[in-house]
Amino acid sequence: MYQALGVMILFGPILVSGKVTCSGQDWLLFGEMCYKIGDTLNHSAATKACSDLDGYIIMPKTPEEMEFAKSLQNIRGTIEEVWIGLKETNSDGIWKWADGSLASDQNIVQDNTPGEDCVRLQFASLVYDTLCSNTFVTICQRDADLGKHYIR
Ligand SMILES: *[C@@H]1O[C@H](CO)[C@@H](O)[C@H](O)[C@H]1NC(C)=O
Ligand SMILES: [Ca+2]
Repeated sequence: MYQALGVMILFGPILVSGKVTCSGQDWLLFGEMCYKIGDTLNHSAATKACSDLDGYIIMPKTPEEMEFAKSLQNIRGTIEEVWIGLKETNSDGIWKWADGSLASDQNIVQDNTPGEDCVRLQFASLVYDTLCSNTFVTICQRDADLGKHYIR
């Protein structure tokens, strides 16, 4: 058994971490995520636009990521309302991120109006529900290239 373990340690893959980067044009790096500011679209078009980039509508799951999302509202010099990748299904009051995971803080969205199942950061940077057919600036996110590779 010890022998088998030793063989694993000696010959197993070794993880090497390199530089964290965003490949492709106009992606902004924050933490281990890449972000790209896109067009003003309705929610389903925004979801598709981000999916076409192998990503999701911005999902600020930590306070730091939320502050970063808010800072992006002003990136073009005027404050804009932007989609947040959060949604409830048929006004059921259960908020899920665009990647399908449950929001750990179910009170993250303010003013839960029936029929308004999508979410945007409004001008004062509050997180409000809104009609999914409305159009807002779309920010997509995807995982950064962590520069991890294995050597054998
Ligand atoms: C969203 O926008 C797309 C593209 O402009 C349009 O085809 C679609 O009907 C819109 N959907 C809603 C729910 O407004
Ligand atoms: Ca609602």
